[in-house]
Amino acid sequence: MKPRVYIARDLPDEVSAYLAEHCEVRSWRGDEPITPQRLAEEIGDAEGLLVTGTAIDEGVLRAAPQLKVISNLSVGYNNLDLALLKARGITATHTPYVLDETVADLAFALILSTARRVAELDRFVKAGRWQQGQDAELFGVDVHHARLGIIGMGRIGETIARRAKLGFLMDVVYYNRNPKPDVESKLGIAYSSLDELLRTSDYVLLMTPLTPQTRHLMGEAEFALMKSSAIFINVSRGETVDEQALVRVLNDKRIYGAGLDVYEREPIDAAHPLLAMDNVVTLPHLGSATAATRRNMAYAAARNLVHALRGAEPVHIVPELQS
Ligand code: 8YV
Repeated sequence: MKPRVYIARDLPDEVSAYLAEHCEVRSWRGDEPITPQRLAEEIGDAEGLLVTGTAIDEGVLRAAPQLKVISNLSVGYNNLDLALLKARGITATHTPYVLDETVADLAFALILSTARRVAELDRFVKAGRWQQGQDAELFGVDVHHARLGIIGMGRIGETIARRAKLGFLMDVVYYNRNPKPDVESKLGIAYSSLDELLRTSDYVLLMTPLTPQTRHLMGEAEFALMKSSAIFINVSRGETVDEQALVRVLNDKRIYGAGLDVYEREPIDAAHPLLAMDNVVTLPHLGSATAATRRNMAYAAARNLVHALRGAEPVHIVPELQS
């Protein structure tokens, strides 16, 4: 008997075919991401669930008495209530490794666009305002040889640090819950306290998972420590930042600019003040979104689901649930 699974998001055809071979599949067909309420209505007797981003809360779990495995198609898993999963003995997996280099690419896209005002100048050229685009007021700031402060030194933080050192000759410091001396010596980067990192960095880049400890990690007090010439980049989770505080420091020109892929509420409201600021470059949460990487993530999530339901290896179980 094939295990029953519910697929709560769209997948490439080849990945759907792989799942259909190994599982009895039901899928969400809506155009919008599935809400927890709809998921609770849909999930029924599924033993496995493949999902991205949707909060797996008490309501969903109550509606899913047979559920044994949740495969999160993402590296972040802040949508999961780990305590509830533990209590129910449900396994959860995620998709680390496959997206590291792709997210690092996007981090640099944001660093460069914000520093050299790429998006803003693109709009000038396309509007036939070439000469205004030459205004010295719009000259950017250097990336090469500048100091990059990375908050969160996991796999992706490390990938970004390596690129920064090798590709842009940057001086890299990092802050992490646990210092990582092996990474320091491997990459030639230095551990710093959070305050010191904020005070001295030309670029402050947030690359930390969202947990109760990192929620609003960047608030008024933290932004106040940044140099007025510094740039803030977020490619992790929006809720790690107090967005109201970010709006205030940007409005008051207390920092140079920000490059953002993630927001406290997604999709961000079209009337949000951040979207009206020339010194802010915005993307719609696309860190891992190249065709190749999204396909690899989908495959990884599908394999995790099938293998975990069979009790087979290898499976990327989220660290907190590993025994
Ligand atoms: C999203 C991400 O999950 O992996 C993560 O944690 O933030 C992204 O890759 C992506 O939106 C998946 O569709």
